[in-house]
Amino acid sequence: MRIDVLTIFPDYLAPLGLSLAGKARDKGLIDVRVHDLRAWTTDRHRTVDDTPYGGGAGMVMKPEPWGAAFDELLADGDATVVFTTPSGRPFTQAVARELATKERLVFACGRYEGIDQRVLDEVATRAEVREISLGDYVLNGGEVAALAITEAVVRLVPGFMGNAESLVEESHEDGLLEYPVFTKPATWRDREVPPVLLSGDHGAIAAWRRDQAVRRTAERRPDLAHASVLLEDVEIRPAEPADAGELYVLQLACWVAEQHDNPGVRIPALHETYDDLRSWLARDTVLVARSAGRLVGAVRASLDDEEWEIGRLMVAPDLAGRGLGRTLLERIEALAPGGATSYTLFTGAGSLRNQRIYKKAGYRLRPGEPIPGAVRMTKRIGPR
Ligand code: 6GU
Repeated sequence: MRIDVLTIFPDYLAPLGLSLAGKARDKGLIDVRVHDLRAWTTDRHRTVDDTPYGGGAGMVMKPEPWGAAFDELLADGDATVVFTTPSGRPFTQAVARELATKERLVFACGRYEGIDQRVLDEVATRAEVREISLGDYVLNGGEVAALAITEAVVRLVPGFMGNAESLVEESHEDGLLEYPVFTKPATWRDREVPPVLLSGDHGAIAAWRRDQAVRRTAERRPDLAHASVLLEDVEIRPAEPADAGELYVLQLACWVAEQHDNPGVRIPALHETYDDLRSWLARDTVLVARSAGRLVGAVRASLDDEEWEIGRLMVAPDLAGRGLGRTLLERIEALAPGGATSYTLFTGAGSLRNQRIYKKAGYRLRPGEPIPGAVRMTKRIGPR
């Protein structure tokens, strides 16, 4: 892969000669060339910017030096041109994977308020153009972004990494954040490595790691779709006060069926007022699921002593049986605070389908009838 970088600060790109990209260069996998944009200026002051038409703050990068630079760099054949800009599309692992398949990348690092738009429009007539941002914050220029993108891309170029598996297991490759890792010694400053990792039980280790990854993802990045979401296009996120109305309607729809399976039982979900719902919505941890904008599921939980008490697990009746309830359960379990030692939930004594689902998810019936007509089921929270 050949990589060209156009910048007014070529020294900024010096790290490309080091570490990861440097290794790929030594192996002959990539050929990196950094160019000073001012080499394509023609005036005595080597000017690259000017005031914006229409007024406003800051300076805009002039089109002429860019045009001349692209004339030269794009003459060698097909290339993908990456303009690094905070107004670009977000850079993700998926974008890195795609860029890693290209023969030739040209990075154009903008400074000031940006590059004259005609440069991008004109380059797009003779090359594939991508406008890419690192994230929702502003850097002084696109150089650091070009470095970051190059590092993420180069390590995906076939032949670069010795161990393909270590690529697959990383954060973001499977849509989940990575699980926590440990190495020797087994005890350090009175802190133990989680015992399961010393057990030699590969199945248990894999299950623990998966659970940790799901837990981290739910806590830190609720915006990332959980890989185990079986329904397509369902988005699960923390509930907001504005969800109350639809949630109230969905709850009634779901528990009417429960009433049918548990005749004579007083079901709280069918008797509470809209204000009751709004008060627990504000107090508890609540997740809602939406599909194409429609509220299709929800679940709530709150900590009672050491028990993470899960309730109001609901799925729109027309979408039952597709794994959404299971996913909501997994997601709310992952949000249990550190002090919790078990999960608890209640369901109707006559709701055999619910009980079967919870049993499959690892819950066991607890003896005694705490609420007439209901059963209590619990599951211990494993080491984490
Ligand atoms: Cl690519 N450029 C600049 N200047 N700021 C950024 C960025 C890029 N990505 C995030 N912030």
